[in-house]
Amino acid sequence: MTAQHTILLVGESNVGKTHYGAQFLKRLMVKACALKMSGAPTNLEAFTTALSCLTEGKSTDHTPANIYVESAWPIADEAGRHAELVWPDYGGEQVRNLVMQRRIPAAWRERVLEASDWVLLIRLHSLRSEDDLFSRPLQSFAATETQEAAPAYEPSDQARIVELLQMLLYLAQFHLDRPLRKPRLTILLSCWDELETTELPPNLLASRLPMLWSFVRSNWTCPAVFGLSALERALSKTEADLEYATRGPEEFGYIVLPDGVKKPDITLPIQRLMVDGI
Ligand SMILES: Nc1nc2c(ncn2[C@@H]2O[C@H](COP(=O)(O)OP(=O)(O)OP(=O)(O)O)[C@@H](O)[C@H]2O)c(=O)[nH]1
Ligand SMILES: [Mg+2]
Repeated sequence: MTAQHTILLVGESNVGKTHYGAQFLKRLMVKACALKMSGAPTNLEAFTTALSCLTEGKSTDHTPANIYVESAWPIADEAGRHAELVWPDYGGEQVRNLVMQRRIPAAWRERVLEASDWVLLIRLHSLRSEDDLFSRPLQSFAATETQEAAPAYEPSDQARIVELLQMLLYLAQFHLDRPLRKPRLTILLSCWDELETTELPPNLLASRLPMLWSFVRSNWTCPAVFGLSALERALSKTEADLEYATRGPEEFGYIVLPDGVKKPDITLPIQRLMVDGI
């Protein structure tokens, strides 16, 4: 029997969803990783432009806000387990709108209910770091209070991500009296190369987004945190990276496992989800 793995891939705009999808697909095709393509994939349109840009050593465009497409990839792992991986690509504004408008479109409701695993992409480099009592002297807070027009309230970046997870959990109607085992939660800290850090991914998340980390740890039994660099380095949309073009995009990109080990196999976080079935 072939298991169906529908991934709820959650990430705001510009976190790297499309490039990860394209690099993942390429890895499946060249069959050098823990997961391999074992049949004919369908609905590849979402990734064809990205794939051809990467082959030339260029990066691809932002996905239009109204697009949502799913590709189906028949995959097998080294132990012979088969699954169909349903991998989405969409404009990341949709995710931000879920939180900002506090409304979940019916299509997103279904996706949440159907998903066997949740994968959350976070690009730490583009999140704002918060000012708090530890990073700013108290006087500066006092000064803002006396200002006449208070700036419009906007939740912090990490509050917005917590809010998003709360909404998804509510929608799926899970009982949160005990930490969840299913759906499993995988957090990918994307564009890891930009961070230039030697910290372990879970420790970095805990230190940069402590409120989110504490929320995640109290609601899931074993959340996994990986570093992901789908491209390994920044690419331009217009100027080709010659090394990329010569060696092929599948030679670039890596994963940092929760224990800090770096591997070129970017399929590993998903392969792990196949191990103990659904
Ligand atoms: N340095 C670096 N840049 C990356 C990496 N992955 C993606 N990028 C860049 O990050 C930007 C956003 O990547 P996308 O894959 O388009 O992001 P997205 O989540 O699909 O964004 P939307 O389509 O707007 O939802 C692009 O300019 C990529 O070139 C990476 O691993 N390292
Ligand atoms: Mg995209």
